[in-house]
Amino acid sequence: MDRQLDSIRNKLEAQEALSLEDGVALFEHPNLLEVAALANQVRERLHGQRTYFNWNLHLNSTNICEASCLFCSFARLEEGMPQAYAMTVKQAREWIEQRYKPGMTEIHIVNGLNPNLQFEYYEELLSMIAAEFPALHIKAFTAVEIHYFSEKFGLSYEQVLVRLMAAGLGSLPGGGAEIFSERVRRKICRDKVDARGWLDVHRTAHRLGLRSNCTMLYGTIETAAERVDHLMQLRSLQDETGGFQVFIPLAFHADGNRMQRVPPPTGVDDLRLIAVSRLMLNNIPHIKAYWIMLGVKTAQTALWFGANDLDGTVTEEKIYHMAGSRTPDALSIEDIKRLIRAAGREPIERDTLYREVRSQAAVSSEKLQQSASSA
Ligand code: V47
Repeated sequence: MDRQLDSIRNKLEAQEALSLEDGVALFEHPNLLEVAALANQVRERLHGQRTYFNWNLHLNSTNICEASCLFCSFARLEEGMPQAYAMTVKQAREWIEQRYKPGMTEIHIVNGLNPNLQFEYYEELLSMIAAEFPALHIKAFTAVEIHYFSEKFGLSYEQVLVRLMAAGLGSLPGGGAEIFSERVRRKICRDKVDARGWLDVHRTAHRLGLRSNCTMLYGTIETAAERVDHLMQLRSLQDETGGFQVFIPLAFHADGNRMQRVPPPTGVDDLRLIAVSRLMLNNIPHIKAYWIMLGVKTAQTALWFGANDLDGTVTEEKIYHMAGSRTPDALSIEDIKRLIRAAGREPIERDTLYREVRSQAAVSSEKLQQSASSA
């Protein structure tokens, strides 16, 4: 084991990509802190103490969904089922208006695959947001949704993306990747786009100049080798396009879905996933510890296991809360900064594209200082 860790250490020093065997060895290594120390070195080489977060809002404008993923607690299959909903564009505008605050920089939109909505609905939703809330970057629709639009409306991935970009789409979120292994997909999400389709949507998006995020759902029935293979497929698309910004490991949550018997990942699994992702994905700049999904305390601890991003304030979250997450609905900017500082790291507010955002308060106090010194 230790010889393997030495060889991994040498590869990391030479900034070489790790192999499938290396990844499996990292998952199986008995000493989590040794793995964490390696991941932390990479994190600090890339980002020093810098730790990113953003001020965002999550919208799920419909939970009606044709797919029947076993792990999902959010989707309601048909209109009329208890709690099934689809907001009109007007209702979505009112929903955002009630939550929007000046200074927010992003809206994240993920929906069910709703058979009753036309393509124009999605275009109008984005155009409305772009017109009414121009300060918000629109990160919307997973590759699974883009693939669904393409099949349902007879458009290529490129045609779907070009029309959504014209309506205001700014980037793609990373959801829906689940785990690329065909064996696992057949069991947990059989009617969803396959790995090749998911990757192809992101490849097309990157070619059109969009940035995107990527994810992996872990803790269901996958093996360590299947996890590493997933990470390597993401790494190889990144070698080709360079369009991924951040990787977000997503821990399986078991409440309210058909996989309740599967024991969810433990704290050690969560931290190891962050560390191994940082080590395998040498070409993806950021690793996100999504506090909603990990829990605030684990996410904060993950900042020493390879993560350098906590996601955002979020404001209102449904997918994980319906699956049993006990995290708060939102954190304030001050809460997030406090967590990062208490971890001994430096908080940096970013926009969706990882550009630093200088808060209005900081800008006004700089202006005051400048005018005082020139007086
Ligand atoms: O696609 C659904 C996963 C994803 C469960 O891009 C579940 O910045 C665990 O992708 N247990 C949606 N996972 C969330 C997502 C996301 C979140 C935050 C930031 C970004 C980003 C993306 O959540 C789904 C699916 O993979 N999911 N149900 C569950 N029970």
